[in-house]
Amino acid sequence: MLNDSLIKSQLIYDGNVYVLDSVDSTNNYAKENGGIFGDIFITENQTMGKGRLGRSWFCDNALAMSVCVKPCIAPEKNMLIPLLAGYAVCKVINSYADLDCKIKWPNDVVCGGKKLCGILNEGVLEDGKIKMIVCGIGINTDSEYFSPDIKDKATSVYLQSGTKCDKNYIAAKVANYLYKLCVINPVLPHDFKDMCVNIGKRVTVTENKDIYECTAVDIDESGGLKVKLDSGKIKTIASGEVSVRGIYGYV
Ligand code: BT5
Repeated sequence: MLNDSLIKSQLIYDGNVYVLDSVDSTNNYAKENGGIFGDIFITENQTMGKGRLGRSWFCDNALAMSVCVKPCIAPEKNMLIPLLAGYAVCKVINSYADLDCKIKWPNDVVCGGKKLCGILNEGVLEDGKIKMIVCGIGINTDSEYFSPDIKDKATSVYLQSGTKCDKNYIAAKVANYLYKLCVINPVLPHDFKDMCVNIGKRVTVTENKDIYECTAVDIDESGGLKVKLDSGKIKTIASGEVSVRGIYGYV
């Protein structure tokens, strides 16, 4: 069971922790109520979780948390935040449950070819400037069942490892990692690319109405995905959908 003082006692920084019995979306709640860097809004019972582009996020026996991140990175590098959050989740879950989670650019954590965590970054504006970024992290910790539309592409820590999760510990560890990565040294860690499933793979990119295949070759310092087109030209993708062969059943 989530416990705010237990999470707070494990934080390496002075952040507030708000455990919510039930909430529509921790991101919505954090945008309304968050203030201080590192404030954490967290629940096991998120009823209308959001993904990107109006998609929904399913939460059952899982962790939904939103961490308030003060703009600590130049705005053009905001894309780094979901990547750093994904990296934090991989590091924590891999060591906790002895798994091999990887990051799938730009906002997923995958394990065994399926999605174990999704990340949604949202900015809160004041006078046209970003006042705060809410980094929403949904981790399928103990989930055993998923809705029919996602059951073939979703997985959980429990399904992959048989390990039941200490959600308080995992939440605190992820927030601590995010703090170190975003405040102390906001760059991609040296082993980031090794943990990114896109690199070196054939991918299908969907940008607006354009769909094309190419090879993912690198992540740039702003978090953009560098791809090599079949013409040999290198291009950087800043947003869009990127499918990777072998992940989520894509062959
Ligand atoms: C994401 O969007 O992956 C971002 C998910 C962010 C969720 C967190 S939970 C805490 C915070 N509060 C919120 O309201 N949101 C954040 P996207 O890349 O658009 O992926 C969404 C797609 O993933 C859906 O359309 C489904 O296909 C799939 N999906 C939904 N729930 C899932 C789950 N629990 N596990 C794996 N895949 C899921």
